[in-house]
Amino acid sequence: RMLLSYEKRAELTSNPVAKQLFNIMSIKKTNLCLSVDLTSSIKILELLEKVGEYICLVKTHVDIIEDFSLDFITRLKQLAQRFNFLILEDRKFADIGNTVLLQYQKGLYKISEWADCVTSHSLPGEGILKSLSTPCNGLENRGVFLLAEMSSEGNLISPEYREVTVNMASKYPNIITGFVCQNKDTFKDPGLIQLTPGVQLESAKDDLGQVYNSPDKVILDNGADIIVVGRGIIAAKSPEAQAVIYRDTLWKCYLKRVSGKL
Ligand code: UP6
Repeated sequence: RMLLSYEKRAELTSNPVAKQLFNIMSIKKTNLCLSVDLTSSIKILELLEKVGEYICLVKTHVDIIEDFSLDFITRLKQLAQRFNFLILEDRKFADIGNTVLLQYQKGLYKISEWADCVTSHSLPGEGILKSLSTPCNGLENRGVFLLAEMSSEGNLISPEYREVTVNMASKYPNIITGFVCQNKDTFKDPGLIQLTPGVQLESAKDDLGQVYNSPDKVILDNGADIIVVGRGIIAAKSPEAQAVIYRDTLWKCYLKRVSGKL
């Protein structure tokens, strides 16, 4: 998995969203996912106008937006189409299957209608994947990133939890896009994507338990395929200039990895 190009891996996947992501990364030459953790929908849209061309994926937390509207979603989707990136709603589902199905399809946000992919915990057991793979009125191609590890200090995920999470996912190849995780040996399947948050160039941690690693470490040592950057970009003086720096740095690390000269 570490040495294969995204292009090759696009052919090895069973999930349509993973295939799209591998292809977008190869075409746009970016493995940067921007985490737009802002509470104003206007600010999110303004930011994406500026950085859309540098990212393969945008990660949202829709429940932090104070002026959420379906018009925001329409505009977000337009930007996704214009700049060719996908949308990941980082909902981190963690309830029984029936509740998750309601949270996924109903309420204010109707996530299933616009998110190409979502994140989910494996904690409640397989029912959560059954519900997220239920056919619904939303998008035809949908995916799930399952949390197999977390970036935060003192999190309760054990090696055993990680292993059973990966085994659980193997029963749902059509819906699983990949894992949110921190280590290259979490899974082997080259058709799945390692989505790794906790990356920043400037600092090593925040005051609330987040731990940051460098692009080199997460891509060359730890196997990250798509790298999530939030405050490293959105809190910068010029998010646009910073997005270019992250895009270039992360892509260089990927090229170094697939060249085999580690
Ligand atoms: N995130 C993590 N660690 C995880 C899983 N998810 O940080 O293990 C998410 C957070 C946040 C983003 O919910 O939206 O990734 C990281 O943001 P930051 O770069 O500003 O720390």
